[in-house]
Amino acid sequence: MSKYKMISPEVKNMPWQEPQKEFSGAPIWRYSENPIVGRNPIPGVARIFNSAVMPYEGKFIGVFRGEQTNGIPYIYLGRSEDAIHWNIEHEKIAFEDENGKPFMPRYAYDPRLVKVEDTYYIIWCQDFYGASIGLAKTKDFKKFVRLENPFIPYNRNAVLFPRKIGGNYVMLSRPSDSGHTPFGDIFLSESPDLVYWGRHRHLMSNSSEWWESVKIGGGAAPIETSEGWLLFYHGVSSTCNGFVYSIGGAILDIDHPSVVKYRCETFLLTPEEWYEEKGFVPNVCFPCATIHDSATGRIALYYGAADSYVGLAFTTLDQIVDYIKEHSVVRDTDTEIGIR
Ligand code: BMA
Repeated sequence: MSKYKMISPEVKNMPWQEPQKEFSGAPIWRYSENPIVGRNPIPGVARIFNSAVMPYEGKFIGVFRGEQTNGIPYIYLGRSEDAIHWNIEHEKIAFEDENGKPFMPRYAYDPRLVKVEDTYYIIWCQDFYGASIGLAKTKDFKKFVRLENPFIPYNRNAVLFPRKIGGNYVMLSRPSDSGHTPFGDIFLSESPDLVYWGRHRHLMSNSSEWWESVKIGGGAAPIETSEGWLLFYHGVSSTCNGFVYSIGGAILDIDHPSVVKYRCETFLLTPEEWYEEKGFVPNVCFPCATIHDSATGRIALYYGAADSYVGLAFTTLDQIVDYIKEHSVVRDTDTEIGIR
């Protein structure tokens, strides 16, 4: 009997593997056959990483960041029977505007995929006279309609909540600059219609914990639970050899999600396997999606590894929520509503 509850559909066929050894830190364990997407996955694409997947029509669907052989990232659609082995389309997703005209971003990376009511949304980072957030919707994964850019530049790491809160769509994002930003907090914005965004709130800052001392950014779409919104996010630290990206966890108030109830002071996952430590950008674990089953409380976490691969890790709601609560340190900037 689960201690905590997920408020989301059952996904009976979600991928799963029991842990193979004792935990030395957080109760989250990697899939033994990682990485699940390797190098040169499709013609013209050198690496796939930082990608998002979800259940769809009894199987699974995903949006994948494909780094083309010319170095430009784009988004590719993929389908899977088991959410582990992926068939990724060779053509980029063809976005159109609301009048049906082609409307392709110049580049597109770090896509997230979220269903709100009966529509699927892709949220990503793209050029809008500088790095900014792109947004598109689809109902059938055939026609992809790009909406107006929600925010002005510079911004990254946006992800929608999977339902409206207080009648509005809610999006997390990380205002930044145009480069490898040495700062960054997570903010939250609301919209009644996905066109006009406001009621901006500060969610969380980087912290004095070394693993997230440079910047943080939203990761997977928050999971609705009896304890609040469970958020897997990324935290960045700086070393003499560059940035290190780890995965952190927090639980947000269900009705006022800019209020952080619990925030784990330790990372949940940090680069330690070869596919996380070695690659195009070494030492990166970058969470982008979960598949989770409310019947069992199982969670499969999908993350980009070393800007080269897709990794998969598992946990359960009870284990991860207990761990976050037991190791929670919240500061003023977490617990306040986030408006000044
Ligand atoms: C960030 C983003 C991510 C990337 C990370 C590490 O700024 O560009 O896509 O995974 O850097 O290179």
